[in-house]
Amino acid sequence: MNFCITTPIYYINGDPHIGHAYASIAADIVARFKRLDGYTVHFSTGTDEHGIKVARAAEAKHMETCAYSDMMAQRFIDIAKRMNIAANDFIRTTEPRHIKAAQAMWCMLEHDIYKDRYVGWYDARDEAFVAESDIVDGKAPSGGTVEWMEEESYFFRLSAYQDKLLEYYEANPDFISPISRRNEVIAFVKSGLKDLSISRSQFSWGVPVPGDNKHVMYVWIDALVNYLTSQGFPNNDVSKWMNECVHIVGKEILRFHAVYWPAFLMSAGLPLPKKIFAHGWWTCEGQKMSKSVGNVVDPNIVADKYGVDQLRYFLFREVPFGEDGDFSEQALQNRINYDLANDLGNLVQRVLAFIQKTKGLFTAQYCFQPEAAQLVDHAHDLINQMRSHIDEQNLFGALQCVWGLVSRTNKFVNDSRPWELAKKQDPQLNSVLTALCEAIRAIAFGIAPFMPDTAKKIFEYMNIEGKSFSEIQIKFVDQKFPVPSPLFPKDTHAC
Ligand code: ME8
Repeated sequence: MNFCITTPIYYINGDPHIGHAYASIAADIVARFKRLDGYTVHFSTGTDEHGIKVARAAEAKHMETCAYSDMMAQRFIDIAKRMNIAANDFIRTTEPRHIKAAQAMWCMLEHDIYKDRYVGWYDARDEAFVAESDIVDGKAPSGGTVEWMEEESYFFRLSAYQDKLLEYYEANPDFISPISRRNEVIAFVKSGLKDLSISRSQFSWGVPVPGDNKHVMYVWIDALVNYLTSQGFPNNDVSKWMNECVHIVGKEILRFHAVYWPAFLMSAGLPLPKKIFAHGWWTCEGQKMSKSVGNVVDPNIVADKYGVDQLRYFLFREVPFGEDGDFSEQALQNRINYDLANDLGNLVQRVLAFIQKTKGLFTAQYCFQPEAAQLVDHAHDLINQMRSHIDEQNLFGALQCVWGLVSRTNKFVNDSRPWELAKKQDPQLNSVLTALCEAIRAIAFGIAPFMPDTAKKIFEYMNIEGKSFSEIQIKFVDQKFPVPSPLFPKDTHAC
């Protein structure tokens, strides 16, 4: 079973921030879930290094563009590592393998390419051509400043794909998600597609157009091809991964992925991805994050103060994936104190420490009472419940499933009062503690894609490898646990 997932590749004209970390962590959570579920996963991320915006950023720093790219790409590599992103590939668009792939793609599109002149507006911040009718007070709808452009350019016959795209959306209702975004894309395509300028001739920081060195490719053609490069294009048959591929993208770049990208792939006769999922945007304390306001959230700083797993959890528990969210330290602290330290941390700590203390009292002889049996059934069903959410990229729903089991397990501890059973040397203790181990083991697997380091600690306490969901079904046999230490020590998240 194959599964493929991608993040956007990030522009390197600024430092990585919480939004970049967000998209990467989302893809990482899904990739980790799928690996634990027995899939062979290809997960790619990377940096988008060409285009006028990056060239200008290097100039502003008085650096060679290549040296600037190396320096900035490293920051994105570092943040991926810091956020525990277990990608199979980090792709830089300046690598020779990618330049070769982008040029091969261009050649496959040639039957739909013609030369003309682009005369119109361009938004360098978004690297997007903007229609006159969309400009308000000199700004593109996204807020970027537009500049006038007149130059010779190659065009892609996008207009020829309008009906084919609409037919494709109709026949593949899950191709664009969430549904509200799908409707926006369909409305946009129905309003009429114009041919797309796909080369620039006034600067040279890009992939040279095959056969015409005066032009470099429009940065979006170059960037989108990264998904194929990472799958070994043009040497490999990409259908193995493309047919199972989910592109995670921010809502602002959905049009490039859901309109231009499938049109390019159709033109080249290549398979389309399975799905494009557009997620929402984070603001900070109610304001759009921006360098000039000085409120850009640095994931390194948050991770230093609160922990990587804590941040990973917060981002997907605070706001349903797909919707916009607002980042605040107070909200993060609340999640850590209530959901993590109180609900999850205390549960694991008190149960495992108690088992440790009971030593010889707790044996593998048990006969489940109804409540214990129900808890175990719930635990064994957790991954099934989560799977349907993960397959819809509903990461929030998947976490709710885990916390449903956490609450039930906490209630079971309170109701069954194992400490009293131990005092009375009641044989029910075996049933209660065995059921609790089953529940905690399932919870550890449930949180593993979201909080891999925390799950690892629980796996270690319980002598579990933690490599596959199939391990959940191993019935508990009298185990000697090491003394657990708190999963979320209070002092690491003091304000
Ligand atoms: O658009 N909230 O790169 P980019 C949530 N290179 N997510 C955010 C965010 C925020 N405030 N800010 C950024 C590009 N993101 C192109 C992509 S793909 C072939 C080329 C995330 O550096 C979000 O996923 O502007 C967004 O789509 C991505 O970073 C874009 O990053």
